[in-house]
Amino acid sequence: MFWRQVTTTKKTMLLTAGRLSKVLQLTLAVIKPDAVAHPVMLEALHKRILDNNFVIVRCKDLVWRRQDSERFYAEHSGRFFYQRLVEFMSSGPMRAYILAREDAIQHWRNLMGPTKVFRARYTSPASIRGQFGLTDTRNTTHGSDSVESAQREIIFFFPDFSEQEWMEKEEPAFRSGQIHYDHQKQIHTLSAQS
Ligand code: DAT
Ligand code: MG
Repeated sequence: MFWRQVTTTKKTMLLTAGRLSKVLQLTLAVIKPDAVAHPVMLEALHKRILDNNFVIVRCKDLVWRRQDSERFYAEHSGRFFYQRLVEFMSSGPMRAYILAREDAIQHWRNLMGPTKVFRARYTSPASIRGQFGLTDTRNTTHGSDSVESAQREIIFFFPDFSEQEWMEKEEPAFRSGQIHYDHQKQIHTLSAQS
């Protein structure tokens, strides 16, 4: 799928080029506290999302309590980095996104680069973690790694969001490009039908 952005005075319309046959996939992306702490970095990451043809379905800023962090990363409990990870993820504001795109999960993972920042810097210097990551723990972003984890993680961050309802009611319009980017809300919304 290819999006072409056309900026008008008030809003950015997204026009589609080529055939759009594949259903959009949703993923959860998080900008972690190390990056949210720096407004310039946060802005650059938001722009990176838009430049890579993701549709921003939802976006919210939040702070985790320690329990949220423990629950989200329960699969890693017992690993040597777990306490560090849990503490870091509840150390300050984060930004969570529901992103849509063809193969959104893999695209976002590719864009992030390898988990370990020191490896990312070496093997994928242009990736988000290669470019902005500080340490293996403070690695700038999170992304779901499978369809199942995307579903679980989207509910974790956005309990009021119904993926099934979005797929039925909004996905076809989003896929065909009947959307615009709302600069104030910083998300894409359906264009008013004429
Ligand atoms: P990813 O975030 O790429 O999906 P993961 O699920 O294996 O990676 O691990 C979750 C987070 O835990 C990761 O983003 C940072 C932290 N982490 C993983 N491996 C680590 C390590 N070897 N040292 C320090 N932190 C680590
Ligand atoms: Mg993971």
